[in-house]
Amino acid sequence: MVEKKASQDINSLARDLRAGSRAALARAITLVESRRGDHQALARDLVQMLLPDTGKAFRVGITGSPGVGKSTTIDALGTYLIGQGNKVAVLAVDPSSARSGGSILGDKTRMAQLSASDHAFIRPSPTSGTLGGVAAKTREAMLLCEAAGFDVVLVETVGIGQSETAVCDMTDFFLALMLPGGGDELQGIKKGLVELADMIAINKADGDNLKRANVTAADYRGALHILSPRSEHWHPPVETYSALTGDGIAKIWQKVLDHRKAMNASGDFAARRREQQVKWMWSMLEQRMLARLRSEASVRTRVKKIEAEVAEGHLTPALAAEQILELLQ
Ligand SMILES: Nc1nc2c(ncn2[C@@H]2O[C@H](COP(=O)(O)OP(=O)(O)OP(=O)(O)O)[C@@H](O)[C@H]2O)c(=O)[nH]1
Ligand SMILES: [Mg+2]
Repeated sequence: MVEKKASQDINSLARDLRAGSRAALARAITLVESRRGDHQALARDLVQMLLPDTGKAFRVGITGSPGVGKSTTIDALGTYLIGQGNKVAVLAVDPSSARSGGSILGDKTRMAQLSASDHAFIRPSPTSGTLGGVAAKTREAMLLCEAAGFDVVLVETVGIGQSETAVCDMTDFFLALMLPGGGDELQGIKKGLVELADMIAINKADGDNLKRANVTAADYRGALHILSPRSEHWHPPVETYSALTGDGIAKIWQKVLDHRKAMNASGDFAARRREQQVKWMWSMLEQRMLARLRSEASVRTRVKKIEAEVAEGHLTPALAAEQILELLQ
């Protein structure tokens, strides 16, 4: 009886969400983020049900160090895109966002225009757990946004290596924001960020910073020249812009469109999405296997015992792993 009611609820939730209800979208994401086993089962059904309505959005990841202007950029870019007739969703991956329930939320003042728009949907990062868990939930939230008719999904991340890779793995275009630098050391080169980026955009190219921004852009162009690009069909451009004045925002979006065109023509677009799907499957499987090891009481006790035997040197780690795997069957 309870089960029947739950599935009816899911059907009506899916219907409202498809019709573009932001309230339904918010509720669906809450379901996806829930840790309750019954909610997770419903969420899996819901996402599966909505799958045919997903996949059509521009998925754009945005990264950059604190203060580079991510929020201001998302506000300006999102508002520009809405002006072009799009519906824009903003999500985030920030595993450290236990603080004040997610950084984006605290940031809504920095996205004043966008958060006031009926054509925008802004959702802070899920706060729970590991990076893998947070990323998986954001990914599903992205699918839900697509099913609700959002044409562009912007996924923000803090400039920390692992979360950047996670966001890059769920988006079609990965945008790295940089500041006009002092010129000595290019941010992001060392930590491999530049290899992930489909474009580097130097923000705050306004006022006194304009000249420095141009020099920084030239430095990055030089540096990118040496690195081999991710796709032979796309050489990541380096642009300057100002999120504050809006100068260059249209140019940035044009690059996203150019990229899509080039990737579609070469087949790289479909290939990247296919790879992402498969990677996602493995990451989900990994998480669920670990979750099972931790949640089933009898398994947990056995694992504890095996762990102790390894610690005491009575059992090799290899044999222990074998025994734990057997527990999962
Ligand atoms: N001059 C100038 N200032 C900017 C520009 N974009 C952002 N700022 C300022 O830079 C500061 C940081 O901007 P945010 O958009 O909050 O930066 P963020 O990357 O979201 O920062 P975190 O959320 O803390 O990681 C704010 O004071 C903005 O007003 C710009 O294009 N030009
Ligand atoms: Mg911010």
